[in-house]
Amino acid sequence: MSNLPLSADLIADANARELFALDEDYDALGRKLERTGIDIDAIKTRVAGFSLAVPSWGAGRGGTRFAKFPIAGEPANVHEKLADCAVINQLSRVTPRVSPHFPWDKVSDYAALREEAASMGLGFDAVNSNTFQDQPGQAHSYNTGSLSSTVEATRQQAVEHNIECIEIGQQLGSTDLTVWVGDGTNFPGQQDFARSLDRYLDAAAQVYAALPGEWRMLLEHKMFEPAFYSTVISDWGSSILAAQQLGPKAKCLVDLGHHAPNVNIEQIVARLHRFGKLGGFHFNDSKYGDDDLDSGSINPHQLFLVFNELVEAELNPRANDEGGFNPSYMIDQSHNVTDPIESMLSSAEAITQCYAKALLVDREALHAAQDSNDTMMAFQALRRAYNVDVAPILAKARMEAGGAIDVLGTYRQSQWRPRKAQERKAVGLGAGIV
Ligand SMILES: [Mn+2]
Repeated sequence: MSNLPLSADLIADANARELFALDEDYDALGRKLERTGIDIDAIKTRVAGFSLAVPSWGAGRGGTRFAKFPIAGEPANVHEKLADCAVINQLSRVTPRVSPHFPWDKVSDYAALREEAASMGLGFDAVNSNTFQDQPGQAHSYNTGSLSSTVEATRQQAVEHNIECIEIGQQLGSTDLTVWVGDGTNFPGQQDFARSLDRYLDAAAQVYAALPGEWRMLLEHKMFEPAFYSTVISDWGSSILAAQQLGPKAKCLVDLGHHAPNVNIEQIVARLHRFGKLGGFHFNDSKYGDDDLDSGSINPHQLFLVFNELVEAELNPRANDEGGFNPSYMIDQSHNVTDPIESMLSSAEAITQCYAKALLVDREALHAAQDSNDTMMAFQALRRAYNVDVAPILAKARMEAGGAIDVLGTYRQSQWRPRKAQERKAVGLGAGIV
């Protein structure tokens, strides 16, 4: 049974007003691309095949260490979050999966939750475990860390929670477990770097051993926060070493905000792929640190360069990349000053645009320039693609899939948030990074 949140007529009516201009823009771009030997319809088909997941927690307003400012009509539970995610997918047609977080999204009947999501056109992506905060009634505190805690019972509790997440994920149709731990230190000498990593690897191996056949374990590194002196899985180096030790089903997940300032993330992407360990992405943007700002809002060129590596990787799969090159793409942002639906609509568009631009790169010209050391022409091969306004390609692909040409305009016309403000219970005040 279909239970889509917005009326198809609303989208069709909005599209009817935009269609003439879109056709003009699409045809003009098609003629421009044709002059360089690119078939716009072929690019549109690739774009139509692209998808990414949205995080269930991203549907609510985020916050900072200082405060959170809720908005009226914000989702208060997993069912309302799913409805908001369904709005995003219905308009954008590029976010058909939701990545849940446990225990935040716990329910008593996961088969029913899966059906509920499916009725709104959604499936489930990677399940995320949470061992970075204590829950009411929890036996052992994570104040000493989780998978790397010095307390054996705490490590065991963290292992069991991850295994429970896998079991929930199986019921939801997921095949990935994303593991990020907040473990680390705030003081030199607080813990021994080697022994804490040993404890992490030992506990992570117990989680790894519980992975069902097709499942992957995605290790998310983060350089700092909440620990500010050291973290156990601090960078892509620690991450790939851990993934290599755990086994072929362990891969690295790159969150764009989890690196030292000015790090060349696109090169990290290429390195991880070279060794068959690129498992997934958390897309966001940042100015200073792990800011969790909207994807492409600060540095869209970096996002393009990351996708340039991803398209290279697609064309150049590695033998040890079991099951082919299939990274899990997900938005991971904190929406502190915007309607989260609008932020995710805008971000999904920014991410897909970078993918489309990367598809436009003349790879033959790029590789020839690289091989002949023609630096300027190699750079120009990227620059030419980056400078193309690909918006008409995305809009056309979206419209043909039943989505909206103007996603934000149509969302505002739907009055979704004002309507939900009448129906939903208010969420509480509070602080908290998500
Ligand atoms: Mn992340």
